[in-house]
Amino acid sequence: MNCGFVGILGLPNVGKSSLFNEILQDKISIVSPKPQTTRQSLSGICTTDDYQLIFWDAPGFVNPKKGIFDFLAKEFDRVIENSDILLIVIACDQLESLAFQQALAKAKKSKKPLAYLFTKADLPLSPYVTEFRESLDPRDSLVFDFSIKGENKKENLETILSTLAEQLPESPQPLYDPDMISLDKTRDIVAEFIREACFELLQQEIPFGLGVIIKSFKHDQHILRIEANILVEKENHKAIVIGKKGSQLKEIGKKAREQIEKFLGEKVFLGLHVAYKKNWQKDSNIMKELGYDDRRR
Ligand SMILES: Nc1nc2c(ncn2[C@@H]2O[C@H](COP(=O)(O)OP(=O)(O)OP(=O)(O)O)[C@@H](O)[C@H]2O)c(=O)[nH]1
Ligand SMILES: [Mg+2]
Repeated sequence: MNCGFVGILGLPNVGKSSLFNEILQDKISIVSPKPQTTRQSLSGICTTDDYQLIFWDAPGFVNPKKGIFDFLAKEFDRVIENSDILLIVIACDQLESLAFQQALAKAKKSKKPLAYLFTKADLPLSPYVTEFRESLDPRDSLVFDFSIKGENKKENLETILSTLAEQLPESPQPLYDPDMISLDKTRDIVAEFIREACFELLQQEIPFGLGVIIKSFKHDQHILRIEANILVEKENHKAIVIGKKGSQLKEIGKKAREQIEKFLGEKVFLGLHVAYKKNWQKDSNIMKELGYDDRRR
């Protein structure tokens, strides 16, 4: 069988996590209409009789700045480094941007094989994407089209995956147990579901300043008990996240719990607490606790 790592790269909000979830037929990565949703690159394993592909869902490319942006930029580099093939995702309605050129230059510099996937194929092509696509030489680049709304989505994905697998080395056996779906810790994935519920239910800039720390994760008789802290970076955000008589936090908890139960296939008690931590994105200890540091893998 053919085995290896595939890095999913591109600008924020182009549909990388949506593609990743479709490939894995399981919701692992969080998706939202807002850019910079993905922070830690998550892994997903796809095993068949013929191949085992391990996908990295990277954060959208951003130029390094302080705090969380520096972490996002490093995660992008780490995905390039840890992949055997790079899948560059371009949304069909994407406009010309310096950031995309920079992201592409980084991918090319690695000298790893590249494949291009044009997603949101249900939307009209922008002039930039038309031009970019024409500039690709079909003889030396793999080019795919994809849309989460496509009718023949499943067959299309099967072709994409088997074509990618052909580029990867042969292995006498899979690299990981075929039953594994991710290399990430369950609690990291659970924290992402809580963050996703916040993205869905909170307005404007609030979700961008949030972090989720899992404080406890243990089985207690017939239920999995999870306690988590939601960190906010501004004092007045605390009351917004909690809502009138705790109504907003209750909604967040309900939505997150449903996703977690669906993912884990078991009953969950989810206790959420909101804590104000001024400028947590500049505090290296908190960043570490959230997993936003360079320790991973
Ligand atoms: N029309 C259309 N929308 C899509 C498609 N794929 C994803 N989207 C939408 O695009 C938005 C962004 O999707 P994500 O999957 O979160 O994008 P991402 O590239 O992972 O974003 P970051 O994590 O912020 O870098 C969401 O609102 C998706 O529902 C598609 O094929 N067609
Ligand atoms: Mg994403």
